Amino acid sequence: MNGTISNEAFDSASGAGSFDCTFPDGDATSDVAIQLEDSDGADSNLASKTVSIANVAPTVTLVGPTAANEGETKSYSYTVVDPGVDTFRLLTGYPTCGLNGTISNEVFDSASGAGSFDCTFRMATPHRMLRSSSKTRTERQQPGQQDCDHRQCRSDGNTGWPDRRQ
Ligand SMILES: [Ca+2]
Ligand SMILES: [Ca+2]
Repeated sequence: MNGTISNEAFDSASGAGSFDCTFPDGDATSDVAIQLEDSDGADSNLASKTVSIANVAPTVTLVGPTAANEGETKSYSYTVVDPGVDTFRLLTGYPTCGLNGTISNEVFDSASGAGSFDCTFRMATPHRMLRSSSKTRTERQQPGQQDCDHRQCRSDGNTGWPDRRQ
């Protein structure tokens, strides 16, 4: 039911044969079966195998520039390869332009999984500006701490932390 047959071969003298099955989409199961009759009209047993068809995770490829000047807008696009008959949805928070980018012009096709978006990049907030205002420092503390990886924390957020802890 969930498979398509091809390359059928059958030898009427011996009753032996072979065939290929293509399974277009998982997760699903499909019953592969054979039954035949002899020349006197007696039916054989039904021989069958239940096939478990596994879903395959999609692979997404992102295309776009890896360098930008501050204030510049760059365009990105992505395509999806998936062997199944699946549709797609974006995971929460994606696509993203990262900590120092702002996203715009988002396009997404749930049927193909393909899409595109623009990123406008800004310069990271300078060190001295963060130190000059405790209010600014507090506001930046919450989102910055959770999202940045180790390298970004050092260059971007290593500002008033020692002062605050002491
Ligand atoms: Ca699937
Ligand atoms: Ca799939």
